[in-house]
Amino acid sequence: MGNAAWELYLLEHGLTADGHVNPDITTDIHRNDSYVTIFTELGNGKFVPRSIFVDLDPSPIDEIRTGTYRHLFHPEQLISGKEDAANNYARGHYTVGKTLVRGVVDRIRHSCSSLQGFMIFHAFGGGTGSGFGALLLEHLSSEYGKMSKLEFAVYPSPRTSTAVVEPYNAVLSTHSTIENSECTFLMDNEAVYDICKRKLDIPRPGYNNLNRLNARVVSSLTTSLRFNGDLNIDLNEFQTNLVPFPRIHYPLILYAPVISSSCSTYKSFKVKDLTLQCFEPRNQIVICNPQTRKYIAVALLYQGDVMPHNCARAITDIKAKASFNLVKWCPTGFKLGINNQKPMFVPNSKLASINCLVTMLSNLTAIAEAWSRLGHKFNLIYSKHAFIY
Ligand SMILES: Nc1nc2c(ncn2[C@@H]2O[C@H](COP(=O)(O)OP(=O)(O)OP(=O)(O)O)[C@@H](O)[C@H]2O)c(=O)[nH]1
Ligand SMILES: [Mg+2]
Repeated sequence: MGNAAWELYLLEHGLTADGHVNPDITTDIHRNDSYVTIFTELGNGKFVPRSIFVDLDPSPIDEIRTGTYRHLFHPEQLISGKEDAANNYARGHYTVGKTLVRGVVDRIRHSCSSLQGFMIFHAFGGGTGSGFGALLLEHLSSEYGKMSKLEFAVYPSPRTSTAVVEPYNAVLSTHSTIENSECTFLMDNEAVYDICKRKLDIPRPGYNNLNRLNARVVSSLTTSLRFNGDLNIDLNEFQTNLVPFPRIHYPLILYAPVISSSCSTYKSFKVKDLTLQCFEPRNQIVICNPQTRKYIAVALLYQGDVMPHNCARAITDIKAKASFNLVKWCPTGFKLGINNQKPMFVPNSKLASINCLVTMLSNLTAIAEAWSRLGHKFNLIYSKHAFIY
């Protein structure tokens, strides 16, 4: 997922795989100064991502050390242990993970300047992502207090993984992170898999496909942090607008349009149509049914070639719909973000290149269904005391 995200970021900021200005791309990284949120500029014309990769298992990090982006990262940004957590939350949190966490926290402290917050990417299903992820969040909370921590968590799906204990890990991880993360975006592998299959005509989507789509979604969420704009929303605003109570912090992501490169020329990209697509359950990144539920708060982030008055009109139309149920007690309601930076797409990938898109974040009561599903699976295996030591 990290590789897919940096692949896209480099393209958007006009950089090569080793972090130098790419003469073939017309984007000028210095055109605005917001790139410093994710890149540190070294004196020799090189840009280094402000990110750290950690795994208890050395092999995924070795893949980066020897892969396309091996010259992009400083070796100290890539941290790995000697053995993985073997799908076991306890190993990730207490035993194997404990040996690595201090080094990681030190590294984070050395890397931070002008700190606005953290984005943490991990999967709930494995032992490292769940156990070590929770441990790291605990440390960040105690060192940095209530500094914004946005979590992007891969929600387990039986279709893309084989470990039966994933519900254990996911539930344990959520319990210990609920107090330590200010806002968590779930990325349901099942939902992303379905979107890839249905909309991109990929018969059996692989992690590569899921990751590219996830990267596209994350990129559009972070555009306002990385590029200047008139109606930009920053990291803290996400949280202020979407999270009325600290623990109710699981906004649902919807992204539109997802269009396969083979049929992009036949589609319309009117702001109104894009906005309507945000209310179709099939475009959700987590499977749940919003129809019978209520919206607590909504943020619509438009990117590319859009006019503010069209966005405002689309929102008015949505509010007028009888099926749209916004709770009465939340004062923030709708938040609008617009950034005119043209969206970029990885060449020769299945996603078509288009000139505008929208990402909707909605704090929606229906997200509870995702937790009930996990809870149900947890109970099924726990009732048999399976894999309990
Ligand atoms: N979207 C996406 N999901 C992934 C990817 N790799 C693994 N997963 C999912 O993540 C979960 C497994 O987590 P991993 O990250 O592989 O495990 P880990 O955190 O390294 O934990 P251990 O290997 O047990 O130490 C499963 O639900 C997988 O389906 C990926 O590249 N993309
Ligand atoms: Mg692993």
